[in-house]
Amino acid sequence: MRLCLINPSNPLVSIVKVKESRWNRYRVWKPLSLMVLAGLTPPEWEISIVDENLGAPNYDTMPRPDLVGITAFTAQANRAYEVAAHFRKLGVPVVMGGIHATMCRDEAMQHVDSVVTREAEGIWPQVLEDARQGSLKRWYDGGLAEMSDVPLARHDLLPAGYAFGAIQTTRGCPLNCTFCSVTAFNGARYRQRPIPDVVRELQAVREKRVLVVDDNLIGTRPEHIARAKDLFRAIAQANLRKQWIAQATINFADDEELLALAAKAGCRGVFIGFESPTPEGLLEVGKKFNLLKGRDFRASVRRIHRHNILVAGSFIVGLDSDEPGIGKRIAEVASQYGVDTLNVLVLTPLPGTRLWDRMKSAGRIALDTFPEDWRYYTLTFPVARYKHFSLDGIIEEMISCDRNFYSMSRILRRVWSSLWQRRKPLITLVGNLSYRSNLHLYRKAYAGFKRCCGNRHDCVNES
Ligand code: B12
Ligand code: SF4
Repeated sequence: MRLCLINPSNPLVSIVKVKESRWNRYRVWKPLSLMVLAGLTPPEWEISIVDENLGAPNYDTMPRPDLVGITAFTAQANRAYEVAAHFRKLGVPVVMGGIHATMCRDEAMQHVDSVVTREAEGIWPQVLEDARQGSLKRWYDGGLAEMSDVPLARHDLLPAGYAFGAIQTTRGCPLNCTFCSVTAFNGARYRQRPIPDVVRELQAVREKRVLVVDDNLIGTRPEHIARAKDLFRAIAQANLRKQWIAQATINFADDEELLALAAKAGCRGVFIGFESPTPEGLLEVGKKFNLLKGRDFRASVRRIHRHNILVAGSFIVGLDSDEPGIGKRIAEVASQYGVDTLNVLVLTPLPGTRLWDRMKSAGRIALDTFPEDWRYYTLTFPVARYKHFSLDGIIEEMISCDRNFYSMSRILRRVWSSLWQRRKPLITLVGNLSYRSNLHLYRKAYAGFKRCCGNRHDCVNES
């Protein structure tokens, strides 16, 4: 039996677009979901994984699979349905799973033979058995997995060519920020994989550099942090010489021992969601950790830097509490905090989030011809109606933010400060130039977006 697992192309980046920006090579990440599915698949299945971001293959010339499994984030949904249509025309059954199929199950069911919602560990062997017997059900729900049931992902099935390997050590997040799908999808309970499994899997990762995909590597409670320390100790002790980057909340900076152990285990960069420069904005998104009174973000970033760990900061533009000028303000605040790179995203109602419910009931979702419009749900396009911004207004804020933060003078200042603090000036320089070089691509993309969707986009309340 042949199983073909497919990651549809990502509208934002792919190796194919490397001609548009050579930095894309560093932005194509492994589809870990499919590697985990492969790890759950019994040996009688011959498995291939296709990552369309490495180049879409000619499906007609591939050996005919007996079953196709497709994963998709929302932004990939259209391409997922195109691929599904191709195989269904050939009579090959198609199963779809992942975040989009879970949040938009009824829609996905119109395009594929079977949908698997939530996590696959508890149900995938059953799906395969039913497929073998030709009796696939229309819908399976995997629920939330026990972390000891997460298998070793099949790192051997993807070709070389990725800049980073990938691994997961925890799932779930109790914080339930309004714009984020993680609590709705992976649950509020913070679940941690057994440490020996993580170390064993890290050994199997071929790449020297690794993305730890956890949404919040260290968790929120003292026992989570104690476990994170144990994990870092175990990784350091295994002496794997991996360098890794991860996502965490700002409380990562609050514990010197944690930072020292992370660095010793190979942590080289951390992605932190600051979300908003204003207390009103933080309240609006529900990011509780960032709201703690007396928190000095600049000092927090400095503490992380002292352990030679780079900080990538993320902010959102388009909150109801944002006023015109927010783009420039974010660039200034992020520079004051001292982050090495800045990722600014447009407030986007993703299906399944509290933000989606709120905007939908207020009639504020501007791009709502689905599935076609999902291609714009990349967090880079204004797909909703924003309280204080017209379409041109919000695009201007995004451009102004990047133009300010990635001005040559600011880049040089950051590189100089990195040099001065004996950190990693070269990586800071390369990271910053990579973002800067994408500015003209964003401008082009916004112009195209305005041409095709501009008329569907009024602001809620110009003031
Ligand atoms: C790593 C990651 C990335 C990596 C992508 C790596 C990759 N190639 O997949 C990068 C940094 C590139 C990225 C980019 C983006 N991401 Co992202 N990302 C994640 C993150 C943190 C982890 C995903 C992961 O690898 N999990 C580990 C695997 C094992 O879990 P899993 O994918 O859920 O798979 C399990 C189940 O879903 C299921 N399953 C999955 N697929 C399938 C398929 C079948 C057939 C079956 C049966 C089961 C099944 O089985 C698996 C095992 O249980 C998630 C958060 C999260 N917790 O999911 C956000 C998340 C998926 N990302 C999100 C977003 C919004 C984006 C961006 C749009 C944002 C941006 N502008 O940067 C882009 C879009 C990229 C794109 N492809 O279009 C949202 C997606 C919401 C949505 N509705 O789409 C999430 C949920 C975070 C959030 N804040 O809400 N992301
Ligand atoms: S944004 Fe981060 S902290 Fe907030 S719910 Fe999502 S994963 Fe948790």
